[in-house]
Amino acid sequence: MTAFSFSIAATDGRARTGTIHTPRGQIRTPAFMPVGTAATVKAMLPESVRATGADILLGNTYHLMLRPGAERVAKLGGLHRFMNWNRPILTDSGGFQVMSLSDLRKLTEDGVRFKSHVDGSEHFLSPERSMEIQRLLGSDIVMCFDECPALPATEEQVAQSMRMSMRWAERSREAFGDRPGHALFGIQQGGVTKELRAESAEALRAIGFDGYAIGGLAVGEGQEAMFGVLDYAPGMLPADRPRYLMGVGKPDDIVGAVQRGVDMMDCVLPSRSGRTGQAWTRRGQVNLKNARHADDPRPLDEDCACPACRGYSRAYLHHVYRAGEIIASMLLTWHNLHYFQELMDGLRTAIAAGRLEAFVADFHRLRAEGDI
Ligand code: PRF
Ligand code: ZN
Repeated sequence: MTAFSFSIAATDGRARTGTIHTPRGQIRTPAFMPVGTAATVKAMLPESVRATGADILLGNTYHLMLRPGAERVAKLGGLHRFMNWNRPILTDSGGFQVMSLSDLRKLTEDGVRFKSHVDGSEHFLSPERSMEIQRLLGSDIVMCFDECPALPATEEQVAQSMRMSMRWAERSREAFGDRPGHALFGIQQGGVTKELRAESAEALRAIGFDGYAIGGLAVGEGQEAMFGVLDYAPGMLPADRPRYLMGVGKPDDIVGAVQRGVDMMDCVLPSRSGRTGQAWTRRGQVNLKNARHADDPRPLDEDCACPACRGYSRAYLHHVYRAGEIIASMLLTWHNLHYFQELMDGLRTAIAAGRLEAFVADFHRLRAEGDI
């Protein structure tokens, strides 16, 4: 079986472009991973997600363990077969979602006991159980079980939480074992404190992982504070391994993160906002709810090659959104995912050509011009 590996083809400043090789296919980096929380990228067929340019999807331990259950997915042949996506899947480990979604959490050194947000049933997650669930799902890239402290938190709370996450990272590594072709990523924590980020990176490097995530950002600290951390955090992680910024972000967050050396990202934004009538374009955001689109025969974006922009007017998108028609979610999700993947392609091409700075200047200029 082909082992998991990462090769960097070119760098431009701190930015890198390359390829992650996995037995289920290649991942071009910088990569954006659409979120397929409940074994579906909502409103999209897997072949449509692929057509937007996605090389890899993100799945969630938390949601899938509650419904339909990891053991059931395993019996049905694993998550790839279950959801009909045979390319790489990265799964998040559950801790972050437990803290944001579940009821009545009880966190100890051992793990976290919680009640399901679906039916109130009781469950337990630990590093060991999270590794087991991600193995049952058949995940290609497994994430360590960590804790992302909720803001506001004192520096002392962030430090204690990070140190527990590092002990959990060691337990995750031990429980994951040796699984050729599958990767385990560590997750750096430490909030916005450089010393804590350094301590966390050192702990992860000592354990040794196939890739390294930057967790604990995009939790309400703001872009300036996030970029402040990204000015040093990627450089603390091994240069020859993929770096994954978890849960980011808006297009300008993505561009800033890539400039600072991030290789992978995921976010619900393009899919979730598509379902609320929001479209992302090179010239900024368009809200199709708005009555100003009711008589507009123009496509959402003249230069976009996606099915929503090739076949439909703004007037139609406005109408189906207002009428609550399912096709509104389908078309806007498709357009948004297409736009995000096109942005990644532009970034990769620019890095390879050594003209990232000019690409980023154009990106910001078009958005400032607006005119949508
Ligand atoms: N840890 C995990 N998943 C995450 C995060 C984290 O810190 C974040 C923070 N933005 C998003 N998803 N395991
Ligand atoms: Zn489009």
